[in-house]
Amino acid sequence: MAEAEAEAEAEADPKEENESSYQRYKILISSLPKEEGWASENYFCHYQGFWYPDILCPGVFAVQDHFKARSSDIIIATTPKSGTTWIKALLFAAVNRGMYPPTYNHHPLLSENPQLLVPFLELRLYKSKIIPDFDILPDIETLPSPRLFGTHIPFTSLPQSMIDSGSRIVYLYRNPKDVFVSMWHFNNKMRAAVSKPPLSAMEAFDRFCKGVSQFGPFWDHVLVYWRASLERLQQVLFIKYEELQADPGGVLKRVAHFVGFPFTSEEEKEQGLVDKILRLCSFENLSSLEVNKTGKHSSGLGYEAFFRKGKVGDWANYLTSEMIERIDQITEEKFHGHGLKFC
Ligand code: PAP
Repeated sequence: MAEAEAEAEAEADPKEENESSYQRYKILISSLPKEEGWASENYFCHYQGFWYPDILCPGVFAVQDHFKARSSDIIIATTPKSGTTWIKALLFAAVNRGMYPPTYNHHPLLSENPQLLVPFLELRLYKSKIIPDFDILPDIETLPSPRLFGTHIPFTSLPQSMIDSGSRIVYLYRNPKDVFVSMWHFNNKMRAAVSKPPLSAMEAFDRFCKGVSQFGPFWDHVLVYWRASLERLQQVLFIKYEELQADPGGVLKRVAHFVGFPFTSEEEKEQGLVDKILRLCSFENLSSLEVNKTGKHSSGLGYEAFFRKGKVGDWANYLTSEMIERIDQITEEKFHGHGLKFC
């Protein structure tokens, strides 16, 4: 960079920069294809092959433009409603077990929701940089390593520095039928909070199947991470919600090892740390905590909305045989030949 340019950059007023980025992002958003949204957003925008709620677009663009990854960063990536809250809690507890043993009376997970402890890059962090006075948040450049972040951004749209730095990415996947049911319930809670009438299951299902859902199409999101996990074994770990339910200890150990915090045999067998972390992060425990019963998410929605049932196979209580046939067929068509196995 030329000296004069570097000087000008050093002197740039961050408020002005934010404002000019925001104006640029607004123009970009207005140029994107749109579809009706599911909840409090005005609409979804089609960007780089995926559907984003318009209100999250500036955050996504800002992450792409500004995020500087460190090799020690740990990124938790998911499609919405795949068990994000759970994996965030587990990784936070595992990575910080030295500072906060899982039985510590003042463990952060006892007084904060996991979504806040492991913030979404595009939702909580970068959004604040471009919407003045949105929130007062830590400067992420000064956060100590390892930094833990969440994202719903598809692998193909992640900032290049995240790929180049070698940050570890843990991707949690869940079967599409349970994702749909969870998403439908969650969005209707969001709609109620802004006095919108509920979306019928059929209407929501049709949109989900057409790929028009938050960060959808769901199947494409899973596929880009699946391919990345095959091509970048050291960088992307692909795990399933259903596996986590069936063998939580085994999956937790695998994830902890992958992100560079393996459990020693003493920690596991003598101190029982794996079991203690699982208990701390269990649906029953987290959902019974005061913070998660009465606390509120940045969107204004109560944290209780993130703890519905936490079960595998609840779709059987909601989907008709026609719906099952349609979604299974899409899954088969989309995943056929990719070696992805489902429960
Ligand atoms: P997000 O992707 O929108 O950030 P996410 O945590 O994936 O949120 O959505 C909540 C889902 O995870 C809920 O699924 P359900 O609607 O099928 O019940 C919620 O119950 C589930 N969940 C949250 N915490 C846990 C947990 N500790 N164990 C198991 N499932 C959990």
